[in-house]
Amino acid sequence: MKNILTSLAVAGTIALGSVTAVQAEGQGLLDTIIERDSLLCTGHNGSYLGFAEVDGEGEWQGFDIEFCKALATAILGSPDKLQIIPVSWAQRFPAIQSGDIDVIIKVTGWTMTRDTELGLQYSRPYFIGPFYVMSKTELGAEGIADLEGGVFCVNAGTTVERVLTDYMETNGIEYESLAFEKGEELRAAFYAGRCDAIAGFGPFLSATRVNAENPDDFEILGDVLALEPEGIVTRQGEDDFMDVINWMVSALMMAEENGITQANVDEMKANPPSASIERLLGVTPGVGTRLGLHDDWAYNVIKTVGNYGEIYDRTIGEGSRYKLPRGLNNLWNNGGLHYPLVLD
Ligand SMILES: N[C@@H](CCC(=O)N[C@@H](CS)C(=O)NCC(=O)O)C(=O)O
Repeated sequence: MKNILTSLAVAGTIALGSVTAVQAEGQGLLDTIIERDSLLCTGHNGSYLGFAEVDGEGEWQGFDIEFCKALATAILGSPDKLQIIPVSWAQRFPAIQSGDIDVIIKVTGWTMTRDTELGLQYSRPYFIGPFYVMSKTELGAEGIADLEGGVFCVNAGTTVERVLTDYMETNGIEYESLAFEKGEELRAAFYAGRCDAIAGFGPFLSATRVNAENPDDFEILGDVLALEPEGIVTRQGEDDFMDVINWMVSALMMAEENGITQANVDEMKANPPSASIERLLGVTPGVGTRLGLHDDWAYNVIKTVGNYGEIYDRTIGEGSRYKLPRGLNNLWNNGGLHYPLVLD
């Protein structure tokens, strides 16, 4: 999936105009994507460890990137029909509103302001994560209150700015905040001692710690600033497209719930163990036609990226260098908060 935008990711710029097929008046976004034969999905302005990273070969990898691939496969039959547009946290909303991207898959918190005032439409949560504070072990802090009067580094244009403010106000803790546009700048400032702590998304802080030369130099404090459900986002009113997104997320979870994997999906399709799996894999019609897609879309997605658990393990879980526990991102029958919708 090498294209001009991959190299732009490294430069940290956003490529517009040249790749944007204009959505005709009255045409739904799903039809525009099918006509363009390409999905425009978010990347990051640098590397967002575990979720959207550019590897040594200049290829995008990560949990969010796998969901972009799954969506491109569901709609267009191939993960190669995908263009990753690198945007900063703050750029993701203007980029979706102007039509420069089709979808935001970038651990984007579902908040009321974004959902209503920004004219966005959210999917059901596909990931859930807490915000924490990471500090230097040498400071000996046992909780956030021990960092009273300290400097906290945060990323501009993210929910963490508000979450930190709310937490500190509620708990009467004085602090100073320093905001950065890019994750690399934030990390550099922290390592250089410009801030006493980073307030951030738990999985990102864990990945940053794992990535550090000496992880024991850093400690993630136990206090939870807030818990945030992350959704996939498009423009308000793109209902057909949002149906596809929601059923794509559900199909990945349903596959995991039923033990359908990238390796055994062909076998499952040849000998479906239940009527609902017949429906999911398009053996009996409906799963595609009702969404304006082919009936084998879910089969193609599982064959391409695997089920939800396989994506998690490969990018941020046990099979990755980050080894983040599934925790709340387990399915309901494993103590987590995720569940598939009913495929009748
Ligand atoms: N869920 C957040 C985005 C995630 C987030 O806040 N990430 C920041 C918090 S520190 C981060 O990890 N930044 C590091 C980076 O961009 O590399 C939102 O929707 O605004």
